[in-house]
Amino acid sequence: MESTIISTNTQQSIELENKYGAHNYHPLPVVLSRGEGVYVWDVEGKRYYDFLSAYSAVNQGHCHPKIVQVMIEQAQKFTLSSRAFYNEELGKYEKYITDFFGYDKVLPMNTGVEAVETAIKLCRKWAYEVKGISSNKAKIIVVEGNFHGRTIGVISFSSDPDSTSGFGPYMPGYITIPYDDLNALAEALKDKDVAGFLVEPIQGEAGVYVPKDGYLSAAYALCKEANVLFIGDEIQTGLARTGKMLACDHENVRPDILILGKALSGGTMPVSAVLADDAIMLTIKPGQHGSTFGGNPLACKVAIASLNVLEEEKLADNAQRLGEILRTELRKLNPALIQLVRGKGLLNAIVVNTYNGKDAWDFCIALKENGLLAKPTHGDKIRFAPPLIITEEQLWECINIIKKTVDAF
Ligand code: IF1
Repeated sequence: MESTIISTNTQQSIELENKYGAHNYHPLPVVLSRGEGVYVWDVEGKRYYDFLSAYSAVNQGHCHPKIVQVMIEQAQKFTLSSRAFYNEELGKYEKYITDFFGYDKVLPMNTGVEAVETAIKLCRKWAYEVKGISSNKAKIIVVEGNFHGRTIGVISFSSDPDSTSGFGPYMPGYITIPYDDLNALAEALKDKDVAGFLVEPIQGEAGVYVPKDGYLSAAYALCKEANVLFIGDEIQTGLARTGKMLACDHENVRPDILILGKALSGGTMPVSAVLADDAIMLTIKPGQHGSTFGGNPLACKVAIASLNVLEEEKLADNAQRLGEILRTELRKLNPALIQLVRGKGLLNAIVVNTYNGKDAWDFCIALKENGLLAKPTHGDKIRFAPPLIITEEQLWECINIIKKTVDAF
């Protein structure tokens, strides 16, 4: 960070955040003020390729004109009814999204972690009312290295000490098994109190960890056999990012409970959703769950527009095709620096070695200087996940920036 020349504009914004904001993040020293498509601009007017896409929330590209237009129109008309009353847009959205993904019903929430909490509550309700597990005994199987958000309920089954340390006591009711391990799953499913299996089809936070082919479909089959709900957290992997509308589509798996967030609004506002069929969804009755903002008319219109853009612009196909090119080219880079490349579609990560005393953070700073923004995680991993509207020509420009940066390192 220290090697960069930081101008006053940038410096002032950083100082304000440092002085008045909680220190729960460690951002790259760049202050962004504008976004359009695959690009973002900093306060100095410098343009960058965005290779993070706000953690896959802006799959449709920054400020997609169709999404923003719908948003403006609805914002001028009606933004919030609360669920104390019906609103004109909610039913239309519920029909649209359930048709889109093929489920009986949807439960609308706002942030990703709220949708995960909702899925867990649904699973437990189903466990007691349908499966017949004794009161307060239901367990949910989760995997090591999971990331599902930041609430107390959800960090209770995290295996990352940064997420959990100092935040106890934790919620009981979870069994943790290794990821990508079908034997461990089969073993854990022998417990008759198990109600659900919660999994990311590709682990995001863990560093874009792609399981072996066949893992999801076999895991789903094991769950079916044990009458256990397969709960797919597609908040990050969903919505065209991995080359299919859902990452589970790669193995023709239809989660019993599907969790969506992030790109459901194209990055314009927090919109999340939980989808399930009646046997599960109708176990929650009036007054038993909800949210002030969930299902608001603004979110409903924005979500329809966001899904529509994914389909209309064939973004899954683009992610599939350009992802292949990106990984092929990244694998040609100096292996002394780029240790490993993995991913699916346009959800990718590289693992970098410390080189000449410089690490992944320094590499990201160098990429930034060359006009491409990416963020290191867990010390040595860097996520490469541009907006899915990126063209092949733009992708080659990005590949050249990465090549140039590797060569200079
Ligand atoms: C942050 C990672 C991404 C998620 C999955 C639920 C949520 C997320 C699979 C919660 C959120 C984020 C949040 C973001 C960093 C981040 C992330 F690096 F941690 F893994 F995307 F890559 N399920 N993921 O990935 O959704 O409540 O945040 O809307 O800054 O914490 P949320």
